[in-house]
Amino acid sequence: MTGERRGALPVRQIRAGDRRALGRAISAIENGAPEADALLKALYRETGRVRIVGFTGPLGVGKSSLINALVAHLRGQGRRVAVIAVDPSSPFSGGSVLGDRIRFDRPADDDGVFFRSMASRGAAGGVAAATREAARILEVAGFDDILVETVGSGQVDTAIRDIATTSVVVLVPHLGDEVQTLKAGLFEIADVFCVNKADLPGADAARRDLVELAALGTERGGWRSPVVLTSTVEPSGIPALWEAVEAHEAYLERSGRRPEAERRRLAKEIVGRVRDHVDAELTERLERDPELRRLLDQVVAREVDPRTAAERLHRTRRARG
Ligand SMILES: Nc1nc2c(ncn2[C@@H]2O[C@H](COP(=O)(O)OP(=O)(O)OP(=O)(O)O)[C@@H](O)[C@H]2O)c(=O)[nH]1
Ligand SMILES: [Mg+2]
Repeated sequence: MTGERRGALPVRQIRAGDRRALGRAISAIENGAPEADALLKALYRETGRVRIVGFTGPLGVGKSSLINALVAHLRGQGRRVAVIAVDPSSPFSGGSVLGDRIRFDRPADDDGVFFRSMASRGAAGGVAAATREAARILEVAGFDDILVETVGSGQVDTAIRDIATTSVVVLVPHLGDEVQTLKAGLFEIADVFCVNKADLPGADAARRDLVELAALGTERGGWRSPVVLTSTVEPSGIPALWEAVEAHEAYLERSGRRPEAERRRLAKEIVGRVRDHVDAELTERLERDPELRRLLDQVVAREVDPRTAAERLHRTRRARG
């Protein structure tokens, strides 16, 4: 394309939904590559209207299977759907530990569907920021709905709140103890509860438990998180699950809560990004700046304690900034 620098990401192809261009743009975000910067800054104003529906829940409850079923349901309605699966990355090995667990059926020739898994390693501002930026790219590319699967080390992943406009917590029958220990946390996170594997015994009891739990949450400004039973093997409950998502999105509109929720997410995104910059800058200075290296030497020699050193570091940073 004329007028574009080598290495720059082609906005026109992204708008046209070109898969290679989308893949490159998301990789650039994932790797913290500089090309992503100009692109995201240029496109930001066009974004913010898309639904981002997050799915979280313990390992193996059927999040990927549900997303698969929802994609088919939404394609049946003619909607264009993008899916982002967020892989947890080990901070020790840097490797994606569950990358091979993602099992999506990819309709090879359907350009109304886009699947992508993202590793959080190296992405500036953390996984939530990277996922939201990828979602912006996909929104500009014309996708109507963005479904995000997150896996938090066997638990319900709270980061979903910083990503999604609607968060679905997926559980299965007989998660008794787990649900008990998660109770308060679950309620904070779930806009919709889904009891998947409802073909297994105990689904009704699980539903009753969760309805009771949801009823405790009247302070949640007029929204009571519904509990939907689904099965991806029978299958059943998939349209009802999507209706619950749409009901929550409609509630956000009607109650005027959407801007407030978006504001909270954006504030976190900005703070996360600044934290990254500060972190990188200070870590480097501690290594290179002779004065700060002396300070670190003193801490190592037990002449200065880490709290005092942190205060000094913070002060010198403010003085310079
Ligand atoms: N009985 C039953 N099994 C299901 C259902 N949905 C999914 N499964 C099975 O549960 C297993 C896990 O399904 P996934 O969709 O990979 O679950 P997940 O939550 O995405 O798993 P992770 O991403 O690894 O946490 C698979 O063997 C599925 O076939 C269901 O509705 N009923
Ligand atoms: Mg999965």
